[in-house]
Amino acid sequence: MGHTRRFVVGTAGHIDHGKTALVKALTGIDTDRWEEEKRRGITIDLGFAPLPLGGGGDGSIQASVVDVPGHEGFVKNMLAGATGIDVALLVIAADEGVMPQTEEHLAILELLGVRRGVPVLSKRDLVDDDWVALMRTEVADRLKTSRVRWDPPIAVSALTGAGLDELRAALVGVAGDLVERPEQDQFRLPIDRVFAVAGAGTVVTGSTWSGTVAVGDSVRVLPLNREVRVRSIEVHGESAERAVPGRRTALALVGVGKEELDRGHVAVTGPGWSATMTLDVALELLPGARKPLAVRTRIRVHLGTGEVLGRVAQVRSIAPGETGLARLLLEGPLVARGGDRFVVRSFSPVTTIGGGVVLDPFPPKRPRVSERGLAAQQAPGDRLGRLVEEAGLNGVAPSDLPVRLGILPGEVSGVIDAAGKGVLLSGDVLVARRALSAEVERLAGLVAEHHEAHPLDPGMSLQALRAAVEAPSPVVDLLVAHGVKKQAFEVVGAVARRPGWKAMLDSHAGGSGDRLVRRLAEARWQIPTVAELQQEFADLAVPPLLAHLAREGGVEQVDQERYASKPALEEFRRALEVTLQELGRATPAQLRDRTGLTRKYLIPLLEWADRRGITKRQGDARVLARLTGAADGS
Ligand SMILES: Nc1nc2c(ncn2[C@@H]2O[C@H](COP(=O)(O)OP(=O)(O)OP(=O)(O)O)[C@@H](O)[C@H]2O)c(=O)[nH]1
Ligand SMILES: [Mg+2]
Repeated sequence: MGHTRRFVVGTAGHIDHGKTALVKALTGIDTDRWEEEKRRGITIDLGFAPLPLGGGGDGSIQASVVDVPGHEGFVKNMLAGATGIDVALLVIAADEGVMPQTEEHLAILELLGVRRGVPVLSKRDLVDDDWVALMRTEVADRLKTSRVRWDPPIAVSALTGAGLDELRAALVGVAGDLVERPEQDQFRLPIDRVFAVAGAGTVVTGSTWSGTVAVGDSVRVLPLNREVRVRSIEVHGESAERAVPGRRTALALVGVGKEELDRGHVAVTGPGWSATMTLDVALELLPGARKPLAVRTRIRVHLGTGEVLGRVAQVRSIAPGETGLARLLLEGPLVARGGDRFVVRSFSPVTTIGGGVVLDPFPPKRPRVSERGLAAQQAPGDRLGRLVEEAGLNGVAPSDLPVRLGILPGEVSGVIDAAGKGVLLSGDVLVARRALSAEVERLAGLVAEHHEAHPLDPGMSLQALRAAVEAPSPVVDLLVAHGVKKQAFEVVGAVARRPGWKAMLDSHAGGSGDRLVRRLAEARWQIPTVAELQQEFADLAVPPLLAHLAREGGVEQVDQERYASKPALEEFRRALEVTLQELGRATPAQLRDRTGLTRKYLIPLLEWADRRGITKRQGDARVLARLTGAADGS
């Protein structure tokens, strides 16, 4: 099956060792296009060219080359180019051999995790065969222990063209062996150049790291965090329908100005992306670093095409040559994904001192990085287990996992499975079983407290129970379901209650309500106080029982201390109305005579009648509040 292989080749090596001349010999393009570069005869910024390699056996090969500067003052530009490459060409002048930036660039390639490379002995024409043989051995020796898998060195001359075919053949060989950047992934283009083109608007370029995007699609630019439309796409100057990984890409964007974007910004698609100011990382200090890395050390962090200043925090001092966990506090935003590689340079003097891998681009404030159980070599399922545990009831959204864990969208469900039984999926949230159980226990406690305080209630309102939880509503759903399943409580209609719990009236207190109602009916207008009733009915919880009966309508509260039978109150009201219609006004003494009640019983009833709007006071007498006899008092 014909299969197109796409990859980005990047140069690396000391200043003046012939990188740009080699790119020109391979591609025909002089990538040193700036006036200053021409005048000084050095590369300052990145150069780009398509690299024709011909067919690759069973399919075609599309390679791009990024040319970087070797000058020690422009390593930051080199980093922005090296970050997106698949294959390195380490260019070493045959007449000079390994030099300081050869070493620094090599370290950077290793820190960035570049997998494959071809060492190139340039300026072959300047040295004799014996010397070349010597250099081959020396370079091969130096690279033997490298983390990059290097081909044997190839001697070339940009001047005579010697060795170029051999180099092309080597690249074709490497191409067949590369781990391809996935298309079935979220699109990500770290931007290395921004410019305006008349008619096209704002154009950004970079090496597409992952995923694809088509003309007419939207991408989100970060840290600006704006959704913009892709008006057109170019790959090495030729218009294309889609941007694909492993290729130099130019996107013309609608809806964003040139001055709003910069190198280091990123164009992405899909969920989970966000600029971050904090990274939890595994950090490696190069053996050549001068000082250990300690808390508060100020550093420059290079990730993607971005560079920001930051400080190391939460670190147990990392000695040169060692690796440790650290939290990086950044002074500006970076766009990072789990598993991303980065390079660290010292603040001053500016040298490459180390690098590492992002373990979590969005670490929580607590716990500290050393207590999070994160590690560079960690199965995504295990890491997910940790993140979910930390998130508590807030949970973790599965759609955020590709970015946070650095996995493919298609791998998400497998990773969730791998996280094991400690992680539960509810709607769109992953929650730790442990957090759920603890919360269910707390809720069962709330239900129990409610029963205690309101023994006559059928239970706690489900709405109130749900409101007691601080979590997204799918998690609350899960909690309620979990609580019911674990029989921590049961849900009946709109009420949650202890399983099997019965409101006092319906169960052991059966008939106690009736006893009170009967007692109050017999008392009629000679209303006993709640305290008196409680003494009388020592076996009952009289106050809640009366409150319950009042809700049911059998009794009515007269004042703070009294409840009366409802029919008795109705009778009293009618008697009062009849009397006052007849007399017009009546003093308590007159009413005492009419009703046969002592002051002790009469006064609370009269005050009740005033409050109910049946009567009102006039001096020391009462009159009907409404003069029509039709007042019904309700
Ligand atoms: N004789 C000879 N000279 C070469 C060869 N390749 C490059 N040069 C010369 O070496 C000098 C530097 O070459 P460049 O290609 O600019 O070097 P570079 O590595 O790109 O330099 P920087 O980008 O500044 O790091 C130039 O004067 C080239 O003409 C070669 O194969 N043979
Ligand atoms: Mg150059």
